[in-house]
Amino acid sequence: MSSINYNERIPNNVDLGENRRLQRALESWLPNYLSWWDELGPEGTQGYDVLLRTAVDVSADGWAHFDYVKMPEYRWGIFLNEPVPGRKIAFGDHKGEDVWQEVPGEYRSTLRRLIVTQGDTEPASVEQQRLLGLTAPSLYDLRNLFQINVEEGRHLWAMVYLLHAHFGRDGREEAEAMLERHSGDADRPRILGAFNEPTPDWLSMFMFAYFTDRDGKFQLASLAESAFDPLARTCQFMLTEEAHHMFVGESGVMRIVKRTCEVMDEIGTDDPERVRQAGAIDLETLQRWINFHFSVSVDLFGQELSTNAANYYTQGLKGRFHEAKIDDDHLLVNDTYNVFMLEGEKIVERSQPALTSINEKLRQDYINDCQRGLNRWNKVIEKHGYDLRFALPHRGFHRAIGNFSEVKVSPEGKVISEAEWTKNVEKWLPTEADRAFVSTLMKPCYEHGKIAGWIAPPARGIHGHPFDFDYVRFN
Ligand code: BYC
Repeated sequence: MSSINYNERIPNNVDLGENRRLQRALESWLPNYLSWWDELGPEGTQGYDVLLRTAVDVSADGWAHFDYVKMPEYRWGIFLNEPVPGRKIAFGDHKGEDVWQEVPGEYRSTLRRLIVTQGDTEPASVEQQRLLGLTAPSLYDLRNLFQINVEEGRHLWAMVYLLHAHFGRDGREEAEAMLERHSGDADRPRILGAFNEPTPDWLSMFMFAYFTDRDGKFQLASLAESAFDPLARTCQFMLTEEAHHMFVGESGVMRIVKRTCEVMDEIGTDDPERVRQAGAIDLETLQRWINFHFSVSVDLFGQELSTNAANYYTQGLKGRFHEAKIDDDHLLVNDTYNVFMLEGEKIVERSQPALTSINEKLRQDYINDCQRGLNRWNKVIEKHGYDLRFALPHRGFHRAIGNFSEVKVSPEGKVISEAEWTKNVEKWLPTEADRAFVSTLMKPCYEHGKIAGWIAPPARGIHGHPFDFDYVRFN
């Protein structure tokens, strides 16, 4: 493993220069990637100078370098965490054996499918966010958007590297197809549901970064346990970058809540209509956005009972979140797990085989993690003396995948009739009118130190700079 070489066309720490065939294959994918970025990446950014972090090392201290980068000249590279000498497989049938540096023939198509599914989400999110640069609430936010976009682009590179390096012709074809499916495309949509939903406004952006990027955290952490060592090491490094994306989401929503509370203090009421008239987003609307983004993200964990998930685990391809910290035999053959199921009109918890419940266990870990942000947002509301508290809807609410996809479930977790759903849905999910209102707030605010009226400035800037720093220079 060498350090990152920035003199090469594709910066990397995988000794790409010593594998001419692979290097040529990736170099021939590069122009296709750039034309995709040009067409479906952030709109109208040609020539912007953006203060961006670029990965320059994979060690824990000092892995990133901050400087102005002229879009789209970001150096997308291939970085894997250092191998852990003597690393052993931690779970499943191969537990205790050496990890694999090459893909075992019998797991080839399953691993390819996992890598393709992961990879497909990365360009999808860039496509979903491509117009947001036209309406950012501040230069600070604009910079964070571009940071996320370039890093999602790099995460695509991470998966494309694995496909090219380990899956031959099939891998090369899959890499091409990553640029041919598009978010929301009627004929060739992205693979997973949430990645075909539009991200039309900055409220959706922050909610997406909080809830959907967090699915990324949990899925990447599970793949970071993989017996296929290059996949594990790639995902470990991606997680380092991912943390900032979730920070953008959590702090973004927090700043909106803060601003809403300030406005309610100023006007002396929490009446949603009055709050809107005063140019802020009422708390009830924020709850509807939480309901939407949480429920579409919860779908991303797949079915509650999944033989796919059991096989991934048994075969050593995908583990559980923080596998090594879990105190059990890491085989799970005789274990059970409580799963929420539908029995008639009731949602009940039933003991199920732990192996087929792997998706549900990961979903539970995710839900626990999501709750933390809500607790922090609720503290802001409490501090300002208002009664409303945000709550995560029940996991059965508004589901398109799994046990609850055929029924209607209220946010409290009650199975309800179609009629009751229709009567209440406007209280629970964003309406056309909500979206129209939020879109009226989406005006760019690109003066130094200024910020749109519906969101508070951040507590601190990026990389030690103040909020009123020149994060983006327009040319
Ligand atoms: N939409 O047995 P099941 C990120 C399909 S986000 C559409 O439950 P499994 C990021 C499923 O594919 C992280 N289809 O499935 C975030 C399967 O189809 P096939 C992305 C769905 O395999 C923000 C069938 O239903 N990474 O990184 O146990 C910005 C049977 O289902 C959905 C990964 O997802 C859905 N929501 O679990 C940027 C990791 N859910 O094969 C980036 C890799 C299920 O029968 N993927 N299906 O045709 C996986 O581990 C698994 O594919 C899933 C599904 C967990 C997604």
